[in-house]
Amino acid sequence: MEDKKSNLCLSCDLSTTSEILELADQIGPHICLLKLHIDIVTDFEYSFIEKLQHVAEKHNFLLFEDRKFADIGNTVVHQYRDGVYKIASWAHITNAHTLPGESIISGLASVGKPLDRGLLLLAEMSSANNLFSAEYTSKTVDMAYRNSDFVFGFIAQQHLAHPTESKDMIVMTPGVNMGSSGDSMGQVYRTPDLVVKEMGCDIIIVGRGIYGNSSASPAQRASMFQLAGWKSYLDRIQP
Ligand code: S5P
Repeated sequence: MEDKKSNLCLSCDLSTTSEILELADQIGPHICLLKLHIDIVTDFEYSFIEKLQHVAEKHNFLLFEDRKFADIGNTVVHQYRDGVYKIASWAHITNAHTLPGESIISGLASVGKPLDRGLLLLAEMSSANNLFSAEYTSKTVDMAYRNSDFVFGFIAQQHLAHPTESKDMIVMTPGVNMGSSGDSMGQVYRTPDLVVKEMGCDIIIVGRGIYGNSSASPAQRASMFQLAGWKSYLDRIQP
């Protein structure tokens, strides 16, 4: 983030490997992180991962698989390590729901920690009328701090502090756009300024705001989000 002056994560929800590689290369200079849903890729082959890693190294960004694990410990071990995608072998970061209880974290940690991976917990979501309650969020924060050798932050809509721990965790925030308040399927958008400066989030996760319909190119849009996100971040930490 510091090297690139960017707190922008691209949510690259495209369905072919060529589209993903092309967009990643175009907007690579503007992002610190690229988030994928690898299971929506229609022509996946493991060689794609090597190509993506090459682009990530060229532009100095990390890879985040938005897998939202939500099963018992033993099952998530296999989902994270095995199968077609072998997520743990390439995704620096992944995320999990805490609904199944803390054993989901120990299951994922048994695979991810030896590989130096990190986990985000879903503490809140951007979608309208979701079922996340204040109690669920605060229990998720507790779980994160109890497992801070592997969990380093949250997917959330605001800064989340622990009542007694002074160390901070990172907050990555989806549902960010400029000039749109949502989509027809429940997504709710807020601006970079609102989420970073007012709500205390650290990283903005932007998908269709960058590659959706617009007269500007994805690189121009990404540059706009990079500048807006970073300015809001500096405004907050150095008022
Ligand atoms: O609360 C959430 C959590 C996530 S990870 N709301 C979200 O929208 N997401 C993800 O962020 C979602 O799965 C999608 O990949 C991305 C938002 O995409 P956009 O096109 O609406 O910016």
